[in-house]
Amino acid sequence: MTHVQDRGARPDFVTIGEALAVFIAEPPARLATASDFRCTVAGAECNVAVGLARLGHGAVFMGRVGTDALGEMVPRGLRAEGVDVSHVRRSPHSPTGVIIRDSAYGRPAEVAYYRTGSAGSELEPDDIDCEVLAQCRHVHISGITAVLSPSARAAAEHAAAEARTSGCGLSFDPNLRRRLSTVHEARDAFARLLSFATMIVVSADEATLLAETPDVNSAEEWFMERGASLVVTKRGVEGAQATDGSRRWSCPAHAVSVVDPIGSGDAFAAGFLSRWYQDGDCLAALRAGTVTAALAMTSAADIDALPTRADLEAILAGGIDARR
Ligand code: KDG
Repeated sequence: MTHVQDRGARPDFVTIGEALAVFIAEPPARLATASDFRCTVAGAECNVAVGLARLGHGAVFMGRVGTDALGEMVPRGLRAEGVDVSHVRRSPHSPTGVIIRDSAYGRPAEVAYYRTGSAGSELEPDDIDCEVLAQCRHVHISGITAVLSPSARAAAEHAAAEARTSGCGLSFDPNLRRRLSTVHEARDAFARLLSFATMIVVSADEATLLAETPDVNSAEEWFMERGASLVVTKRGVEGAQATDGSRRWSCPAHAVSVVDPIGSGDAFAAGFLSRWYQDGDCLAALRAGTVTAALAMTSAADIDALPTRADLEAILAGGIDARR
């Protein structure tokens, strides 16, 4: 087992999950007929780390990749974005996970995963550097890690427990992946993580599925009953809302010309967390999240159009119309 060498600033945020290489058909095409693909970095928690780094935060990503070429490309791509990858481990016997996908909007995007037995799914509790968690402000984990493998779930739970012991905030985005688990299996797999999370960042459809209610507000209560003190719900074209159990905030979506929505939920999390840690202004954080999510949708790759802090602030101040 080797480490990807890097030196990063003291982190504000740590994200933990599976880093993937993604091959995106460009121009958009059915995978069976596409001949041109662009190769870049993906993975929900990587996207959040890149989003936070673009916004000027110290962001550490923890996970595993292979010793194959993609296991070199992925950390290099993350490092180029300012993410600290010094805690990414490289497994010699397993490949880096891969996604091959279309970049469609307005029709279902075709997504093929090649992650069974991947290095990322071999993540285990020993891979988590607790000293780094103890120094950071906030840890972000998604439900993907909880259903990748038993050892990945154990690693996520270990990190969550350590984060809370150290007094860090912990956000959890369920990120249901129906090809990795049923909703029922996911609910079981998420139970401990939900009990550790201080903040839930969830899409409305996933919230209602997990809570088994058609009502988003009732679904938010379901999450709060499991321990979170803030539930943030992404509502797509309807914007986003949040509650701390006694107060409610909501904000509309930010209008853009959408190229590809994949990765926008992760972008939302980055924008929300960045603004939330400024002063705990939930409405301002929702606005930052919706704008960051909208901008991410203006390019095919998950991370390309994530805003810098200057971009985000200019748009929030009303200076730029991203539809032009
Ligand atoms: O949220 C975007 C992710 O879906 C994508 O980058 C890949 O992590 C991924 C997954 O498992 O789908």
